Amino acid sequence: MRICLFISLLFTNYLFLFPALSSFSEASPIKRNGKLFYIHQYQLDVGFGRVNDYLCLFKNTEYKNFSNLGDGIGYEAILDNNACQNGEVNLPWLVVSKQPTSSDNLVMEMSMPNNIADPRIKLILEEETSAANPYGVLTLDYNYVSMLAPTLNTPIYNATYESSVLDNNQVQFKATVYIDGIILDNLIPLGQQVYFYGTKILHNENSGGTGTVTELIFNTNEISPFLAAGLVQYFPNGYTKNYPDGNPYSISTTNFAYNENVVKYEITYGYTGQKNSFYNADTSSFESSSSGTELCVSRTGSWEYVPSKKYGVYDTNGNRITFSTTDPAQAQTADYDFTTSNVTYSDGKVRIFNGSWVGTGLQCKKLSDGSFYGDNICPGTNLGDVFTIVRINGHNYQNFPLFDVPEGTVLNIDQTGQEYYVRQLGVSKVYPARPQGDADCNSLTIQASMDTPDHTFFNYPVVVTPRTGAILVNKLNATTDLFSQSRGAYYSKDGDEDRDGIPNYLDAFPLDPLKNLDVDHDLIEDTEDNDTTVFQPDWTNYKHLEKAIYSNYLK
Ligand SMILES: [Ca+2]
Ligand SMILES: [Ca+2]
Ligand SMILES: [Ca+2]
Repeated sequence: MRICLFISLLFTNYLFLFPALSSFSEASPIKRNGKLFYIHQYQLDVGFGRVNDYLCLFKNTEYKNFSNLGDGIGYEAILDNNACQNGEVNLPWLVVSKQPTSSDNLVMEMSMPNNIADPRIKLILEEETSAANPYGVLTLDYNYVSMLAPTLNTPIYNATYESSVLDNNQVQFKATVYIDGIILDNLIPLGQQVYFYGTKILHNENSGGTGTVTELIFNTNEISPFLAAGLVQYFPNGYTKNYPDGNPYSISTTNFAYNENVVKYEITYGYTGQKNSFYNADTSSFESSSSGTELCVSRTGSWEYVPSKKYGVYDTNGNRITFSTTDPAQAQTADYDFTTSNVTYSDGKVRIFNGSWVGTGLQCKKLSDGSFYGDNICPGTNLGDVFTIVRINGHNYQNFPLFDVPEGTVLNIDQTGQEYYVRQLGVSKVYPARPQGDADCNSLTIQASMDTPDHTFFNYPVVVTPRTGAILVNKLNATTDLFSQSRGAYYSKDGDEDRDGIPNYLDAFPLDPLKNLDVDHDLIEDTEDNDTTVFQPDWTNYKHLEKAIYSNYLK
């Protein structure tokens, strides 16, 4: 009995060995890998644009109270980035907002200097968004570069959105988006995989619209012949790789039509012109005729899941684990208490493949609400297939992870005895699929492909890191536990908390009467700072204006 007790105690203690998240430094990977949101129907997300999310950020800066502070003077605002579907690094945004009179354009610039990646956003708002015109009349640019050596200044993300009202009262929305693969899978080396999207939408005021999104994926490495042979969107062989003028390894064009309730869309793949196919479980056959391949989703009521490769797995030092395998037989395992009759999770173990990938079994789920179909993967699919849409009785189904491992779960690894801490770094929203024959969907007609803007559409505005003072806006409350800076108070603009004669909005050290200036935002007063150089991103070598984007493909 004593021995049993001893082992039991030891094991019990061991379960609680993992350090509390609050004990890790702000610079630790376990904290600095911020949560991102993805959209399951991602072609549509890129098409409609993250512009909504950025407008949400701008709105939450309380810019009306702090516009026109002074020539080039900014203010600091801690925003709830997650609430706007942005990444979870809650450092202060530095905001410069200018609107001399209410009839002038609102011009806002935001930047967030830090030592991992440098985001800068510029908005020129001519006409606010409205129910009649949800796109407004605006130009919005988002530029994001790496701050980590040896990739300093390498683009990670780059987007330009422009909306305008045409002569016929139609609203035209155009967008280009450049995404480095590291955003989608942060174990892919920066620069290896590049996604480019060009979008054009024509919106009829007070009703709906139609649009086209072109997706080009470039990869500096050879793609496996297995992938190229198995999926029609992939280049058959010998692609020339590089963005923007090489031939991409994958191409698709998504055409869509929408009203206020639903979006209907169809994807045309690659070099063959083949439409997105689905497996019809009622007839046991794959169908890819153009009439049957249209998909349709509700614009509201989304449900969420965590894709198996969108976790962060950390060791007790707070570092991402380096263990990596793609072989289920070699994966590290840990017991996980989850009751199910699902046959792909029969041994009660979660599988750790690498620092992002946590396997929890697969389950056929209904795309409208995430409900289960049976206790296995979808009929007609193979284990591992999370792409094929399966149609059963007019409803669409797909394989999803059986369950999500909650944020903060500590796993005890069977093979090594180590403890791992799991974070949910990517949460996907699924827009509910409408069934075949849905009346709202039937009322819409998808138009032929429109020409979409290419990479020369990017604006690359120069957004300068401004001088700021104390934090004037804080949208996070004291219970937010991820980043301690988020728990800070905020200060009244014209007050002088430390009575040093410098008003709070100009006082970078609002509680220290001996300090007030920090132009490089490194928290060192500039009179004591050896280097007050402010980083400025340089896009010169990344514009590629002398090159055409690859265009020899079927739309
Ligand atoms: Ca002061
Ligand atoms: Ca001060
Ligand atoms: Ca400084």
